[in-house]
Amino acid sequence: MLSILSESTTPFESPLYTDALTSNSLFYSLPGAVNERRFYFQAIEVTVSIPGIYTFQSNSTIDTMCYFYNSSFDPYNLTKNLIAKDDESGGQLQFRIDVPLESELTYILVVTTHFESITGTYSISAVGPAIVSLTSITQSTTSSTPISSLSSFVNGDFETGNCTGWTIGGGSRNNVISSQLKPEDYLSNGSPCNSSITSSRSQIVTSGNDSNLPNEMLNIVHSGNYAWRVEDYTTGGYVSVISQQMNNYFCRNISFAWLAVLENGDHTPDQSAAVIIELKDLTANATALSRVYNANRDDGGRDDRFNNSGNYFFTPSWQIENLLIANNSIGHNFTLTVLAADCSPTGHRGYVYLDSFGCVAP
Ligand SMILES: [Ca+2]
Ligand SMILES: [Ca+2]
Ligand SMILES: [Ca+2]
Ligand SMILES: [Ca+2]
Repeated sequence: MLSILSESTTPFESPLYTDALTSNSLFYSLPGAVNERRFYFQAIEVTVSIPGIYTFQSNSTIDTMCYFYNSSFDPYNLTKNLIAKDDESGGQLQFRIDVPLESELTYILVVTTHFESITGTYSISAVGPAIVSLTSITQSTTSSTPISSLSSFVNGDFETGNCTGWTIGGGSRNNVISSQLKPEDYLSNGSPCNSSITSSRSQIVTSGNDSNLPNEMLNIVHSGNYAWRVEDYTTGGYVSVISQQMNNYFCRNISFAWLAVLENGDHTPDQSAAVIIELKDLTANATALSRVYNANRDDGGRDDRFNNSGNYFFTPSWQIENLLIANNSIGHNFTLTVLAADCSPTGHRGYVYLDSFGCVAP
């Protein structure tokens, strides 16, 4: 007997999505414009449980426009991943689009305006074979939670009590000089990355003092009950790394907190215990923040964030990083990576605590 696939004859009407474009909304500018012309927008994540043709229509007193994207949206490259766009098909200056959607994929509906500098409320109706999930990934008037990214921070505060959401790595330093320490080398499979070092040297830490500098440093948890320690308290010539990537980042800020310990082994900079903290804008292939330190015997390996006690250089208090994301980096992919390494002759230690990675300054 033939099985017959038929689409539901009664389309579902999803609950109206209601929101507003305000002067605090993100905006894009037209390239080449002499004066900055602000077109406010909101990016809304769209997912469906049943594939099929879906219809989206706006209702507003302002002249709305819609850009509809597959998987990601770059406000500085409006045509990339664009599936559909519309201005007036819904009548009365309202957009209306019909788009075929798959159930396993993520789409982004961008609401903006035909003319610059326009703000106002709007609603979107969605009709199709099933209910549509519409979630704003940019600042929304209907949600008090700061929403930041398609792949939002996962366990950025380590409050799951483990490193869920993060990628960790580690290996032997094995005569690698400080200037050639590359975090990515220790995150990929294969030499020098070593899974037993990855799993044993770094760990979650709970509230308390540093074991080498119990009186000199603040609590090794910045907030909540947990933080992560990259590399261990002991010597041995090891390197450990932790990293997290966020795709399509739409928040104005990225923040995190770190605390470092580097033991002076009376070595050259290239042999000394080292720390690398990097925030990269992968989309622009640019480094948004870079802090590179080592425990060499002379000045120059650290900055004034560090104090000195006996053989140790250390940050006495949590270092708060709070980066403002430039408007032309909104929507990009970012990676935070932290590396800590013992000295290459193996007799001196280096480690870093990390906590409070998020879109709000801790
Ligand atoms: Ca319109
Ligand atoms: Ca129009
Ligand atoms: Ca925490
Ligand atoms: Ca170590």
